[in-house]
Amino acid sequence: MTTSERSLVLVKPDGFKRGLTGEVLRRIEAKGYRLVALEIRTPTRDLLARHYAEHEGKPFYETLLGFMSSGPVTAIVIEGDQCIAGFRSLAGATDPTKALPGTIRGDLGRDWGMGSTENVVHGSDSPESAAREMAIWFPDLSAG
Ligand code: IDP
Ligand code: MG
Repeated sequence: MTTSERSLVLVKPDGFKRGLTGEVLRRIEAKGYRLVALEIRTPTRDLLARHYAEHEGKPFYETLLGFMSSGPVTAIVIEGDQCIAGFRSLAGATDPTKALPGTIRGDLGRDWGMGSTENVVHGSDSPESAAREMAIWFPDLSAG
């Protein structure tokens, strides 16, 4: 039985600025996931407040929104068997210092803490989050 699904991936402004979009896409494609949609844009605070609604009020929230709206991101929809959990594995732990070598954050990320929320990529964490996030970033994308 196949459990093909879709996930929303972002190459965050730190990754975009460092020219790492291609490296992230390379890892996604090498894993065998399909690219469904891709767009470069600088997200508004309003869009980010929706995307990060679950984190409102946390100590890093303002830093996170400031960082995420600071420049272009590459927004990507990927598709494949269990790609939501699969991309989270490729991305590695949230804190790039603790993320294992071999993962995107472990190989490519670094500075972290109250002053920095930079960790190269975002990936949806559940089918519900993926549906919600794809509706925010790609409202015209059909479910098929
Ligand atoms: P995730 O991106 O691995 O799913 P979440 O806990 O959903 O991690 O947090 C969303 C984003 O908020 C993280 O990717 C990171 O950019 C930022 N963030 C989360 N926790 C911290 C923290 O303790 N310090 C700084 N930034 C954080
Ligand atoms: Mg998350």
